[in-house]
Amino acid sequence: MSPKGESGLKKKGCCATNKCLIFLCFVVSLGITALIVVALLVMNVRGRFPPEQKWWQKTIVYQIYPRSFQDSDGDGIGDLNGIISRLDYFNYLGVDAIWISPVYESPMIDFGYDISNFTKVDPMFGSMENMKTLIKEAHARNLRVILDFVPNHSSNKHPWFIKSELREDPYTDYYIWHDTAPNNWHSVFGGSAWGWSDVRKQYYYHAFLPEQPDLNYRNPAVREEMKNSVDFWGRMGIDGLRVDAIPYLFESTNVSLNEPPSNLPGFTSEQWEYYDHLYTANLPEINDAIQEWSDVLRKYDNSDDDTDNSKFMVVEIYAVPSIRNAYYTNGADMPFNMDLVEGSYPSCNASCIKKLVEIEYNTLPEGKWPNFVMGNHDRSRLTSKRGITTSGKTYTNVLNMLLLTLRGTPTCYYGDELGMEDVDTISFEDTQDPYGLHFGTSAYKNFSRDPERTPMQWDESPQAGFTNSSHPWLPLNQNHTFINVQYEKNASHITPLKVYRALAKLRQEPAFLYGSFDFRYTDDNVISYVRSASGYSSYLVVINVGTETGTIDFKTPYDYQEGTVKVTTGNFDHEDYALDSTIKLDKIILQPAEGLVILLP
Ligand SMILES: *[C@@H]1O[C@H](CO)[C@@H](O)[C@H](O)[C@H]1NC(C)=O
Ligand SMILES: *[C@@H]1O[C@H](CO)[C@@H](O)[C@H](O)[C@H]1NC(C)=O
Ligand SMILES: *[C@@H]1O[C@H](CO)[C@@H](O)[C@H](O)[C@H]1NC(C)=O
Ligand SMILES: *[C@@H]1O[C@H](CO)[C@@H](O)[C@H](O)[C@H]1NC(C)=O
Ligand SMILES: *[C@@H]1O[C@H](CO)[C@@H](O)[C@H](O)[C@H]1NC(C)=O
Ligand SMILES: *[C@@H]1O[C@H](CO)[C@@H](O)[C@H](O)[C@H]1NC(C)=O
Ligand SMILES: *[C@@H]1O[C@H](CO)[C@@H](O)[C@H](O)[C@H]1NC(C)=O
Ligand SMILES: CC(=O)N[C@H]1CO[C@H](CO)[C@@H](O)[C@@H]1O
Repeated sequence: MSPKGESGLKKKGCCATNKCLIFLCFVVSLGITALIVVALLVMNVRGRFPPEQKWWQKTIVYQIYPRSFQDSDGDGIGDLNGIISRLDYFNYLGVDAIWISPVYESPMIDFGYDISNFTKVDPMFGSMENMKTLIKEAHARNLRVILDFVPNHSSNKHPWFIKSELREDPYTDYYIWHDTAPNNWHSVFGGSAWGWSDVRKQYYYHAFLPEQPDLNYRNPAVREEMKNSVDFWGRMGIDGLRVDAIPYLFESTNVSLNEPPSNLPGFTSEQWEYYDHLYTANLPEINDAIQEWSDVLRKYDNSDDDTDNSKFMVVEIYAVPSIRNAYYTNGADMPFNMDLVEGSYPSCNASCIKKLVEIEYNTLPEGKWPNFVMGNHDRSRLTSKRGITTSGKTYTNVLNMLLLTLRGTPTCYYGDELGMEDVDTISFEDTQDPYGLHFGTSAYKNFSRDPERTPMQWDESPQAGFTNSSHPWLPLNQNHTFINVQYEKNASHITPLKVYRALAKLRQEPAFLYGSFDFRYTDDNVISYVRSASGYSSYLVVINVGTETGTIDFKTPYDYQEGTVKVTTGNFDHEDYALDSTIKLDKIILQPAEGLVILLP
């Protein structure tokens, strides 16, 4: 049925029959023309209104921990071909960018964060050919590929370090060497940051493990080497870089400066947290290095067709806004905002979460884009962090609802879309994470990051579809039988995966992409806010992240009468707020872990 054709016919008939109707017809035609003009104007205004957004402002960034995502060769460890075989999943999920944790050649002392060649794929993960295929196949699915860049150190097995130990030029000063351990600087993993080289008979600085000597960024040759690595990956066609552990790139050149105590409670002088890192973190020189990498990467921005091919750079940092926001000025598109990583623990109630969100919006430098991260390979999974309600519900759906409806780019950790949980039953003998092992049998559990790194749960089969080996590198959660992609996709009830997908789809609407963000009623249990973009649908988000029933009263100062439920956490014990039902908005009552996204009239 074509309304345009119909009105055209009517017009013709009317004008032909009666002369005295001609004038009327003329008026009607004029009216229609005017309407069309107005419509075109409105469309044009709308067309220009959306701020021009880069692809990385519009997508969810999905973090893949490659050891754990998909094994293709049966060795119990994930690999690039495994990831390639799962690329369709991201189209299904509604995710347009994947960030892959390091897959470079590495002795795997810290699972790839100890790199022995910055431009080579570790055989454990596959080959450079596999990487090329991955990038090509991802692009064929409109999926962007972001790689990890780990400049804070190399492996001690890197040829540079081996030659540096032998004082072979030009590598002699590629690392930071001293005759003595000159000060109290500590490693992030605990203990002195100064390691002894028996070969060179000198101490070298390592911010992390002894097997991870820090590169000397005051040596121009090192700067050049790292720029070349960025250039290499730019040429390979990657879409962005996530720069690891950025604060630790530089240390003071005055090694007689001892770091003062931080006075943080609960730490011994053997621990990194015991010190205030005045001389080993966030030194201003970092900015120049980031700018250099950014300049190299952006040589590969090419917008010779209609697609946005701009490169993306995000830097990893855990810090208060005054420190992290400084990283917006040096060529990075954004520093990760990790506030909600901590904010997803129960110690942060709804008012606290509100405060963290406001901080991000209120401290953001002019013209910059906000972002939120809730989980990653270094922290407990979001489903495990917040625990369960007294009636046994998890907070997975409300937390994902929050993350995916905020203004800004969300970064999600693999499996959090399913409600995967930490596996905290891993014995000391089975523990893989060096950080955990470092603390011995009595305390390893407090530090091991294995629980949140277990294999992706694809289906209910014994190894969850992750591997054909009977020995995956870390054990699976027993409850993968009902927390898995296949089950959650197929179930007749609402599952975390379905909620996530619905939210990912909704995020593509202007209200969520770039619309305004306004907090409404909030207390210690419930949060509510409205997202709206002029000329488009507005939405109200209401969630209960607390432990008590929350009543959201919108009568004052907010007076929408009713709205339609567009996404629900699906865990209500009544039907009043069922999907697509129209509900009254004067008062919404939510039990803990319940949440809704409501379309406003
Ligand atoms: C596991 O083995 C089956 C049968 O040999 C094969 O079809 C499948 O592709 C393998 N899957 C993985 C993940 O290795
Ligand atoms: C890294 O690996 C590539 C490919 O095998 C090789 O060409 C290059 O020389 C290696 N780099 C270093 C510093 O050893
Ligand atoms: C290095 O720090 C020490 C201790 O504060 C100070 O005495 C010395 O003057 C500093 N050296 C330089 C070159 O700044
Ligand atoms: C909730 O968090 C806020 C802000 O952090 C705090 O002031 C308040 O005391 C907390 N409420 C409860 C009940 O713990
Ligand atoms: C480990 O965690 C437990 C429980 O949270 C705590 O009681 C204990 O003191 C911690 N041990 C260390 C060595 O931090
Ligand atoms: C999943 O299994 C863990 C034990 O590994 C258990 O603590 C947890 O309650 C289970 N989750 C659900 C939703 O049943
Ligand atoms: C999908 O769900 C239906 C019923 O809800 C069940 O009969 C069927 O076996 C399920 N299929 C898979 C592949 O899980
Ligand atoms: C912040 C941080 O620790 N980032 C990474 C830097 O490198 C270490 C050691 O390899 C990694 O474990 C960290 O994840």
